[in-house]
Amino acid sequence: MADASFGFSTLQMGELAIGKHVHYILSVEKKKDSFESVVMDHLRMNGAYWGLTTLDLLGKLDSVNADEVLSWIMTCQHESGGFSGNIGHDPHILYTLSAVQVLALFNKLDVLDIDKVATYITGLQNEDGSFSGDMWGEVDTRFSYIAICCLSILCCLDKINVEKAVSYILSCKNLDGGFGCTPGGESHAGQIFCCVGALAITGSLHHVDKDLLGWWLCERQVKSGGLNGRPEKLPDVCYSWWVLSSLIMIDRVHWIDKEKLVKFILDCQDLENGGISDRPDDAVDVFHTYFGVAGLSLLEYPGLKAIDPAYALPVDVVNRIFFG
Ligand code: GRG
Ligand code: ZN
Repeated sequence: MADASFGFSTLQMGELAIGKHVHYILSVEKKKDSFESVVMDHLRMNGAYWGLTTLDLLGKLDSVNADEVLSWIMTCQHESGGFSGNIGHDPHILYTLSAVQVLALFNKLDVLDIDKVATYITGLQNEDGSFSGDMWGEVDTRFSYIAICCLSILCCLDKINVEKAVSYILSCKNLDGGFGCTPGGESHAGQIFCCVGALAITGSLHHVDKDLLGWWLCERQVKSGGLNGRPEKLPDVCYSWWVLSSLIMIDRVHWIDKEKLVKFILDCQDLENGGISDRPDDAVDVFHTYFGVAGLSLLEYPGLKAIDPAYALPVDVVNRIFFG
């Protein structure tokens, strides 16, 4: 049946191999000695978020044992309140957001000592409003987004100086309309997602020149239909998330060719063993499988749950957090 919103027929275009991708995600977790599992060991908390959110978007979150996941997550929490990428590693704000997001997926935020997590994040805000990623001090707009997203999910945004956080993000805005990782840093689609997401969550999108930024973002679409992260770079499935979510948040998603982007993402599937890669015929991984499926969800591909472009969680999960 033709999809009413874009007029494409999934039969003409090839289809999303849902069953294969579910099998791929579940198998990465089981094969502890595989290349992917070994390279992911130190950031397993991020991997859990990518894999489990993919399963939820595909309607298959119930195929994992929630209690096992929850007890592993809680073993990764430190005295400071922050979470690490795996057991015995150091805590970092990157893994803290993933831990909170996974607990939200399972409707288990109540196992958290919310004040403790919020205190960890609040302690990472600097005098100029920016955020460090951990006790070692690296500053990046990624960490501003993470702090704001995480505290918003925990209903604790009032514990930081939001005004200063927003003004630091705005100090990373460039003349081309995009955002970088620190003031003066080159515009990059990943950082743009972080800055636009943080501004969306704090109700500050009026600071963005939507036409200027929308133009920069829609210029990321290349001939194959895929999106790149900066001018002159190769397209990559993960930018289907970073670019598209940003375009949706500023209301300019109609400026790209959605049908061609759907085709690019579907062309990156491993139809034999499941999983999605960065570009056609490359090796698949959980990161690109997640952002491919999440991108298709933003494109309203049939059979997928809707995902929220600012919180990067299924819309039903976000609604449950804020409206019960
Ligand atoms: C909850 C979705 C979500 C994210 C959490 C960690 C984070 C917040 C955001 C990361 C944003 C970011 C910087 C993404 C870009 C990742 C990426 C593909 C980097 C590669 O950059 P280059 O310059 O590659 O090495 P290109 O594509 O430019 O060749
Ligand atoms: Zn990528």
